[in-house]
Amino acid sequence: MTLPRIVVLTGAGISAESGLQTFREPTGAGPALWAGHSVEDVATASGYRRNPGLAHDFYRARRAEVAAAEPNAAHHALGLLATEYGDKLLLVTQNVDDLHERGGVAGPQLIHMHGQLATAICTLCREPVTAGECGAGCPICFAGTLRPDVVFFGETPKEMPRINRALAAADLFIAIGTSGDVYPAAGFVDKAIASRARTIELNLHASDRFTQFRGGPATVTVPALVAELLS
Ligand code: BJW
Repeated sequence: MTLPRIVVLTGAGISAESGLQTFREPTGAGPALWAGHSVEDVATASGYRRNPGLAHDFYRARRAEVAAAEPNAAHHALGLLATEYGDKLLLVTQNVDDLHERGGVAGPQLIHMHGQLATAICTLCREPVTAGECGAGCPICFAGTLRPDVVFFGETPKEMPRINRALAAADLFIAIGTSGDVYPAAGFVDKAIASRARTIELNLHASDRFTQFRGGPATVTVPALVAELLS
């Protein structure tokens, strides 16, 4: 049997049941992530330049929350799917946590398009540095400063050419726990439809932009869909 080529896009909703807050709506995990923080201050390139210390504190606190969180049934189900599908599966996450890695998806099957908390990046040479302390000098070029390795508004998301190639070749596109408010990720469903892929949205609320919607918490809907794909 030939396996379909699958692109999965995940957003903050997949990690909500691991206790991590989403960005735009309060969940059982607590108030929305930016409550109390101005988006312009912590998530835009100009805001970062204006007040890097605020962003460093914000991302240091997020790193501590992620370290205390565990992958949930949805992350583990995608780990199983990745094992079975090999290079037929590309998982693109907008999340900066490492719960997909800890759920069993890593290496070339996983793209963190909005960066990750685990690394810092040099403002000058752009080299990622593991566990670098944000605000410190770059240990590679000795000229730049380390900043959070995340993609702020107005910056280019990571690995877009590879994501676009995968979308153009996809037979199935699945979006899990993302509001569809932030581009270019919000436009992936249209690219997949243009490539004649089947599109499935897993979320608490339907956006009506996909050919199929499955409502409910990710820890229920994702294992069920993965079981279907593996049967
Ligand atoms: C559950 C659940 C459960 C809850 N089970 N589900 C005007 C028009 C169009 C575009 C633009 C425009 N003006 C500017 C732009 C571009 C801009 C943009 O999109 N702005 C919008 C605000 C309009 N985009 C950019 O600037 C991007 N760069 C760019 O476009 O460069 C140009 C370029 C494009 C292509 C190629 C080359 C160049 C950069 C965007 C960077 C976003 N960065 C952030 C912060 C990252 C660091 C961090 O994490 O702190 O990324 S913002 C934030 O939003 C974060 C997220 O990854 C992203 C998406 O949020 P997500 O994941 O969808 O979370 P929520 O909270 O919105 O939704 C959660 C969902 O889960 C909800 O639907 C719930 O229902 C659901 N849910 N519990 C299942 N248990």
